[in-house]
Amino acid sequence: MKTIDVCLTPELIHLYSLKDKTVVIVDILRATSCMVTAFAHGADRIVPFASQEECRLMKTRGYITSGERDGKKVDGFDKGNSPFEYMGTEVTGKKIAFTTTNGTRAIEKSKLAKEVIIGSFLNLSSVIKYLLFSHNNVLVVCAGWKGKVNLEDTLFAGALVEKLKNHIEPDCDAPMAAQHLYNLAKGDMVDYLKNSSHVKRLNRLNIQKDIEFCLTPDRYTVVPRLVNNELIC
Ligand code: 3SL
Repeated sequence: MKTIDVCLTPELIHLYSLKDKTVVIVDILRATSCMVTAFAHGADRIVPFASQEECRLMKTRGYITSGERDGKKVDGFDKGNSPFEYMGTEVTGKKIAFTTTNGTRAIEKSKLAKEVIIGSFLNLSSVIKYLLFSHNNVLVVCAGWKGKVNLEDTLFAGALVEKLKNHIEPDCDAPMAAQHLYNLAKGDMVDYLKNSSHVKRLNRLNIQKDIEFCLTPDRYTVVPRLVNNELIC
């Protein structure tokens, strides 16, 4: 049977072998939810950057510059990190350069994997189908917050473990812990997460609607993949 493991924060990624794995990057609030939304609305490609400076330079090459630091749009960039900014004709056919506090760093750190895909609750069932058809073992890399573990990414990892349990077995204890948490939370994830650190942080920015949107399963069917350092669909 194939296996699934969960890296609860990018700080732990050195403990995992990447070269034979399909890595699922997850940053539910909100980077990977934005990326999935952009592709569902016809974005051409997204180039992820860990650094703001490199991302900013892409403007001269015709890219939309997008991203946040500490939840707020980077000064001078075209877009921030709300999924509602990545809908409709604003992104259709567009090339986007993206940098975020944690999500694009997690992608950067996973580049040596056999394959990297983007997961969120918004494309949950499509990610599950993708992993079922792939021959590779799976590693879910949670973006967390500045090196620390967060609940929302762990819940998504747990949802994958739970829904794949008859086909892919947990490789260690982290996937089992994530699965237990998901089963506790799945009845009402918005309520379960109400005291979590990033939900409190985002609430201070007054973006409750982003949280509810990002926790909605299966709005979209796209599965973005990293090919030559660009996300495409
Ligand atoms: O850290 C990230 O990648 C972001 O998704 C964080 S925030 O939700 O925009 O604050």
